[in-house]
Amino acid sequence: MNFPLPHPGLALAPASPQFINRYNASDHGRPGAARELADGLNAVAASVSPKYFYDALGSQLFEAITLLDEYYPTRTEAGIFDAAHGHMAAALAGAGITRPCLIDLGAGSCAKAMRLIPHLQPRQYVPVDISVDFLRDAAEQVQNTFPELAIVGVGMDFSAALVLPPQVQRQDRVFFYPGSSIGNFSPDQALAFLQRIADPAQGAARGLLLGIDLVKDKATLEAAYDDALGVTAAFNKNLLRHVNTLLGADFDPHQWRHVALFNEAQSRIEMHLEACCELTVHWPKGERRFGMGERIHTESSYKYTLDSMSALLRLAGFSQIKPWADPKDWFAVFWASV
Ligand code: AVJ
Repeated sequence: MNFPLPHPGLALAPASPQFINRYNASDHGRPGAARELADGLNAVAASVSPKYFYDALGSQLFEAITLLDEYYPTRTEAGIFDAAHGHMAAALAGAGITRPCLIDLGAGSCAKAMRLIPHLQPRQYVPVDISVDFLRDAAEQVQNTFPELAIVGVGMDFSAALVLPPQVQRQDRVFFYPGSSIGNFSPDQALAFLQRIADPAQGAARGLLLGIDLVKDKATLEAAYDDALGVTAAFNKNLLRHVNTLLGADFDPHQWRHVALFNEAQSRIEMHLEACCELTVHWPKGERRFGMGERIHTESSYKYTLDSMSALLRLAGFSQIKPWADPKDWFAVFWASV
């Protein structure tokens, strides 16, 4: 972009965050999204991608989840960052990275990066998220807190491809993928995603800071996804409202029940929406009948061990793999360099 200078030679104030939108709410409305949603609903085992949780309300509900007593990942991870940020900065320095370009995948409120920025001293901060308006506000907050920091906000769906706009510095890219968000991918998809981060033609990462949720007892895991206040239930059901908007469907959230369970064989939490009665959902080019008790699979959240994630990172082409965990081994943050 080329802005005419108000007066030639007059110094401009530090730029407010640049923002590049490669995604907007109407993308969801494009035939691609409608087809993806309809295909998922028509499948014998119905499903909707968890990326459709995150409309404006969904993003706020997720923020509320992170404050729940039962939802340990966010605060446990924050504790790991507080305890180990010195070691993390040293790991970057050991890989020859002093002023990283910090690329925050699924940045959301940017709260996690804000705690890390003073320690990692990035030359550029690049928050990336699918929830564009939420991200735009968050990037402004970051700029208010760090007026001198160069910020390039990017609205995009990085689950499909990871090609960043040219405004993003190529040198010393460190990807920040906290919160166990990688758990939404199956292990095969996670491997492919990690390979894209490392790929010189795509993410071109020098390093990666990755937060992952660890396997633990079933009761603790299931409570984290089925809290007493019902916030996670609201988060799950909000997806139906979002699908109504995107697809023009007529889901009635009253008719659906939140289900969360730990599938031990697959090492994943599954969230479903279960029909409370026999019902039919309609949308402009289709409909689907659901029997009572029939489910829509809305999310899988895979849980790893330190060994299984180390192996996956190595397979993806990373080396110098180092995890930090909390004292209970509930959560881990990995450093891995390319
Ligand atoms: C954002 C994918 C990391 O799996 O724990 C929280 C989403 N779903 N409660 C997770 C989520 C229900 C969260 N991730």
